[in-house]
Amino acid sequence: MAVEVIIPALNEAGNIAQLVQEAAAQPVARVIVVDNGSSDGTGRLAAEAGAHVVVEPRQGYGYACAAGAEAATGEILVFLDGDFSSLPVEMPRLIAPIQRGEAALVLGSRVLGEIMPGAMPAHQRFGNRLTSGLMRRLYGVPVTDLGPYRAVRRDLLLALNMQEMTFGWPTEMMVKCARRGTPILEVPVSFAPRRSGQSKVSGTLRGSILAAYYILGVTLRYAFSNE
Ligand SMILES: Nc1nc2c(ncn2[C@@H]2O[C@H](COP(=O)(O)OP(=O)(O)O)[C@@H](O)[C@H]2O)c(=O)[nH]1
Ligand SMILES: [Mg+2]
Repeated sequence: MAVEVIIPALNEAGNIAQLVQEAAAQPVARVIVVDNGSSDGTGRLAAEAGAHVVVEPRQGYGYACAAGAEAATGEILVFLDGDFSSLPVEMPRLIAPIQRGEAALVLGSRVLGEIMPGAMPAHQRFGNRLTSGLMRRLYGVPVTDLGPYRAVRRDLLLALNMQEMTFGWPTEMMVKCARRGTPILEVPVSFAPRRSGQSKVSGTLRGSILAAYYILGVTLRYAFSNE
């Protein structure tokens, strides 16, 4: 099965070239970088490093991921952030269970793996623990984390009919799979501090509040509605 990597990126000029090169060194057909309105040359640097660059001017993590998925043609899509917090070298852990036919959605869990010093602020650890606990209780899925590193079959992703186009996108994917009875598999992954540049979500008050609002909102909404 062909694997494609999708990297949503907003102003990741200091990271993107090496990240693209390391991702391309994995057994993947193509690396797609979704430039989400960067003003620092992220798109150009990604293209020079060999990525297929998609431009998505509507800002939002979900918009970026959805644009990448739309451009993709491979059977397996791997998502990771543009800040080098997830390691391309660990990609086979996420891909292998799908290739073996054991799962259609594989989530990298930083709780089962290693969170390096300085990689995750305390409020984000708390939020992840709270939300994954809620998901276990409300949906009965064995998740321990809501991380940025995941692999999904493209046919499954299309069937999910994703609606959340900002911070709620990964959560929507998880709860919709849970509701369909699609097994979710977690594998341990490492989590490093962003290598360069500025955090836009957990490192800012606005990003943290918005992320918490959307992540909790989506987790609760799909548990108590027939949407
Ligand atoms: N917040 C945000 N992140 C985006 C957007 N588009 C792409 N991204 C990427 O989403 C990833 C996560 O953002 P990051 O700043 O690392 O958040 P943090 O890990 O909570 O510090 C990075 O790869 C960003 O470049 C967007 O519109 N908003
Ligand atoms: Mg990050």
